[in-house]
Amino acid sequence: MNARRVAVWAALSGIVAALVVLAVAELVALFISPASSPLFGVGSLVIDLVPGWFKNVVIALFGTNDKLALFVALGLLVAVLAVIVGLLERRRPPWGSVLLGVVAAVAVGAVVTRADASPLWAAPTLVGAACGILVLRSLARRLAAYATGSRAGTRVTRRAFLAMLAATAGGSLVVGITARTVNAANAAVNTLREALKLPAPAVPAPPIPTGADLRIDGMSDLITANADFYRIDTALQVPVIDAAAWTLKVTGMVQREVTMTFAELLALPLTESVMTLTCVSNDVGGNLIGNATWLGYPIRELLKRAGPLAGADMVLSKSVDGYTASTPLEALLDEERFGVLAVGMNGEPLPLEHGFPVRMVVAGLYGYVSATKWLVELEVTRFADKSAYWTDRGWAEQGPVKVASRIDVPAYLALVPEGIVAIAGVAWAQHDGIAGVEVRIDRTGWVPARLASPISIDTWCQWVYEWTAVKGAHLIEVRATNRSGVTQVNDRLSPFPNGAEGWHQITVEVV
Ligand SMILES: Nc1nc2c(c(=O)[nH]1)N[C@H]1C(S)=C(S)[C@@H](COP(=O)(O)O)O[C@H]1N2
Ligand SMILES: [Mo]
Repeated sequence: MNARRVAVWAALSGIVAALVVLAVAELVALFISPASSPLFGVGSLVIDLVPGWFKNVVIALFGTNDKLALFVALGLLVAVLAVIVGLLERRRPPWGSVLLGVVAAVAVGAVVTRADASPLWAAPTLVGAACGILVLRSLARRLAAYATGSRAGTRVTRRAFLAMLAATAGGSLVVGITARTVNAANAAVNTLREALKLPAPAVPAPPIPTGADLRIDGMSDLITANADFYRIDTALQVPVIDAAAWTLKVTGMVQREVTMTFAELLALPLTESVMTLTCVSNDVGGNLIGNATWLGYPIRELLKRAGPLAGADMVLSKSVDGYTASTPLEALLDEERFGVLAVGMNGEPLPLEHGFPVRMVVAGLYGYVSATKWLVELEVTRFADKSAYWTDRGWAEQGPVKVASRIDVPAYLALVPEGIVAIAGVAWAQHDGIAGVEVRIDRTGWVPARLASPISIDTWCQWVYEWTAVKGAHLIEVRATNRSGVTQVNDRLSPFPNGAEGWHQITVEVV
């Protein structure tokens, strides 16, 4: 083959390797964040770096297509670099791979220095670059065989090279364009979410009592930050909903079906309340529990508008991703129970992973029967007629939260110094409230712990016991009693089918 033809194939190999890098990176970014895509990160960095006058020139030239112009320019730059990578890998291996690595490193730098980036955001570019280098080297090897092969062998080596070139190019175009489209949609919804201003609550949450937070080191925060809030759902990919296009329908056994848009929902008088959400799968001592300030519209008001028919006893809530939960109608109509179509979590619009734009939260019920995220429909029906996602898989139809308690400090197997040691943690019995917490050391008698002032019966409550620790290994246990007088028993039930039971216990070594 003549040298010029070989150079063309080498350049094309570089371009295909670049496509692989970008496609794999977009694919990995799907699972991390749209902003972790190198295209997005480098693009945003460039937008930040170019001087104002230049931006004005670009806007004057390209108008509202300025972003498109940027991406075309970036694309051309990538193409030029890719051609150089391909040629270098052919003439001076492994310098093409090295150049590709250097360009990737620069892109990683751009991505991880973005505001609110996490180190994990390096992953899309790194994984992409690794795949790109593998493809580049493999293509270079095949091209070498093709270029130097004997005339007789050429047909075979040529086919091997071209087949790989075409397959990787085609595969990465399909994967890359699909993933890029989804990432761009996600980024757009993120931007809208960030720009969204929630209305002030018509009924604000009462102030948190000063004595609610014992401020003990190592305790879980009284209010769980959104970023730390546990996440449980069946969604492989977080559903991305455009709030402007969102509607909620009330259907089924109602006098009149009701449809509501997001703007209509925000215009209604919203209630705010602090409420602890718990997963039925939370094991004794587990952390599938979080406490947040929720802002939303009472579900009962919407149900009243639709007018449930006699005989209905359940509301089947449906998520955009097909997930369903069955909630007793009675609980939702209860005037005394906090149960809302939540739009706000700790003063922000719901994070995408926690159900943006609208989810349910209902005090006193495990999440699987009450807290549907990405909510789109409420079907008023009967337990006898319909069943929900987890009930179909054997979990209990009714999911009231059981009274429970957890030791946060000292940590399990901690080495603690002799003397006064604070044993502290949280206890919860949502919608009933905690009446008392007791601690037991080495299976001697139960002694009462001191309770912090509870925020409400719907939230967890901190407790502390000042223990005079003496040298040796010790077993510490905790049990709580709710306001109905039910004390936790140590029957050691696993979460299936309606919530774990048993005393949380830890051992510590006093030194
Ligand atoms: N759409 C949808 N909503 C869902 C779920 C789900 O899998 N899909 N899981 C439920 C369960 S089991 C729990 S415990 C809570 C968890 O809410 P969080 O992820 O915001 O903590 O969401 C509930 N809502
Ligand atoms: Mo759950």
